[in-house]
Amino acid sequence: MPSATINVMEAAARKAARGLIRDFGEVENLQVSRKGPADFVTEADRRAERILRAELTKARPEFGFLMEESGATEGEDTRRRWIVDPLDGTTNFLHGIPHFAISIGLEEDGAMVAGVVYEPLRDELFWAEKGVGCYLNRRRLRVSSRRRMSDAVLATGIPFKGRAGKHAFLATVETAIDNTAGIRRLGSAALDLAYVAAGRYDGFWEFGLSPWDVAAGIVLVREAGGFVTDISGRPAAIDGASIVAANDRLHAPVRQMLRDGLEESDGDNARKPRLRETAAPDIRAQ
Ligand code: 2AM
Ligand code: CA
Repeated sequence: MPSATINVMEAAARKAARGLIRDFGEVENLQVSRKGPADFVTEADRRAERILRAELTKARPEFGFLMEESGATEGEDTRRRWIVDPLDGTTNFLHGIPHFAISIGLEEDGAMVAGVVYEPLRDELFWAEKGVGCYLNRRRLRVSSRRRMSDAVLATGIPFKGRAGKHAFLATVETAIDNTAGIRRLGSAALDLAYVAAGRYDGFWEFGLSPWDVAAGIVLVREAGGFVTDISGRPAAIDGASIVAANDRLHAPVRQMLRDGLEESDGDNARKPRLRETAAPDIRAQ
């Protein structure tokens, strides 16, 4: 049975999700309008955040907040705060791609102790509480049992315009291409972590995420028996520069593989031309 805390998080997520589902339905209509859906989506995002804040405050008036849109608010209870992303996967939402989620984490004394990631379109509620386990709706979750890197499917996030870390990312993706069964980029870090917890992905890595992207997902992976660290192997922090999550067997090898990729390319400007050299014959051969 989910605890009272999880019930509060679930109820808030479901309430905010109703608005998001409605707004997502509108996005398609707006694609063709001259103004486009960007402002509309920003408003949908803010509306969801307002609902989440109101619901969580109603249930736990003394807790603080760290929210994507409105930032940090200290609560009367300085030991506990909600870390909330009202719409993770904003780019997908904006483009009418049906893959986004609401993410709510609970931090206690600086440690993540509960997480809910709700994917409204499939009605998938991923939730976990420290010491209790990780669930998808009512079903207990466990990370995958794959042990061979060559069988592993890893998720990642690709940096985009205006975001740093392109070269580090390319170095890691190159080694992942050489060693794994496949790489996915679905565009919601919160769901990527939930999918690692569910055993759909064998692992996930990304650079430069924000606390609200990962706060809930970190609890999900740990409670499903997986490991989450930064690329150096330190326990994952919500404000870490990198995150590597994987099942218990593959975490160390995945992390090592990514590190090796980074070290091989370390500050090596020669890698750019090298990539071009290998790309050209491949393209011609097709
Ligand atoms: P968002 O949809 O809430 O913006 C995709 O790689 C992941 O990166 C998503 O979880 C996305 O969250 C997040 N993201 C997008 N822009 C970001 C930024 N500037 N800094 C940190 N994370 C970002
Ligand atoms: Ca996000």
